[in-house]
Amino acid sequence: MKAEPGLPFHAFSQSKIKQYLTLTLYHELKTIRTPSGYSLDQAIRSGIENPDSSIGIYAGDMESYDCFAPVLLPIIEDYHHLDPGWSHKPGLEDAALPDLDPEQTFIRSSRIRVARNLNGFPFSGNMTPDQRLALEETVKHAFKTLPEKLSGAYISFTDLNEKQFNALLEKGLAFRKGDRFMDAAGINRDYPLGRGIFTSRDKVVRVWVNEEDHLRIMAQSPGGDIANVFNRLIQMMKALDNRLDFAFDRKKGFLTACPTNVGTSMRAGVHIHLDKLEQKPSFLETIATDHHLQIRGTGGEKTAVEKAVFDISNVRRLGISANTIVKDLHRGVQAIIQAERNL
Ligand code: CIR
Repeated sequence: MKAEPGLPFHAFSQSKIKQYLTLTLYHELKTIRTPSGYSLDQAIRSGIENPDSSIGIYAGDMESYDCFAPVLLPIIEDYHHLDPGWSHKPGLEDAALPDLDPEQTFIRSSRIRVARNLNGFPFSGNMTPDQRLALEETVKHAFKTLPEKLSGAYISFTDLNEKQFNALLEKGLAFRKGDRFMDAAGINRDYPLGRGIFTSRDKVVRVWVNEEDHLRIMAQSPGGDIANVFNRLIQMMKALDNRLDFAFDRKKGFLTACPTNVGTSMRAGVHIHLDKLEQKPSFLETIATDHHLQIRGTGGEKTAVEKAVFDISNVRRLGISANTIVKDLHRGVQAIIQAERNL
């Protein structure tokens, strides 16, 4: 479908918002305000300012998904390649999968993250400073009541001086302001106010507070024991789910600021060194695509591959369960390691 003239999308923009937001639909939706006062103009600001956006729309609260459904649903269905009758699939059972690389020849680290947002607060792009602080307090309280085996420390970025903050950054423990896509969506507003990180005592589990989503819960460890990383993550997810009220929809799953993350909101991946496959990019791409995996640069989204270290992670997040995502990743990375050995 071709965008009708009249909407300020750049001529070369290939974003899904340009593809799906017809002028007629724009006029139909432009006067709607969500309960937290979010508008379609705010939702598409990032896509207009960044013509290289892949989708170009953010939700400002959980109600955005209903209020702007005529444009958001087709984008979600297209981005997530959903079949008719699609629905979020629950499922968080402990995984039992062998270590992918016990000698640690190829896999540098395994990492899984999920996004969570809290019912009753607007999403990051539409929060006031007070709401960010109130959310941080709510989450800090939940961290304090975690059982002993999950406990750790929360650090608020505004409590740190520059030297302390830089030391955290170097250890990969702090997060900076988001990219220009998030910036245009209002997600970076008032940074670093209300932002911080929880770290478990053994540093395997971390939670970012008030980044793109209210919470980014992640687990990471060196090597290829993806099942262990998954099991650690789901313990924390379940503990926080018992203490906080997450924004959730039976059909769409967990609701997130970026519609590319709805559903399980899970990205499970490895950092893997592939000397030989680096010389055969289309072969690597084919194996990855066959296993529903995505290859990104060493630093993640929109970065270059350095020293043959690839970031390989799941493409599918909605319509399949978290357990299936981890099994797919395991099988796909096994195939990639086998191909690397055979070259
Ligand atoms: C975009 O539309 O490109 C940005 N808003 C970011 C999308 C997020 N991630 C992605 O495509 N995997």
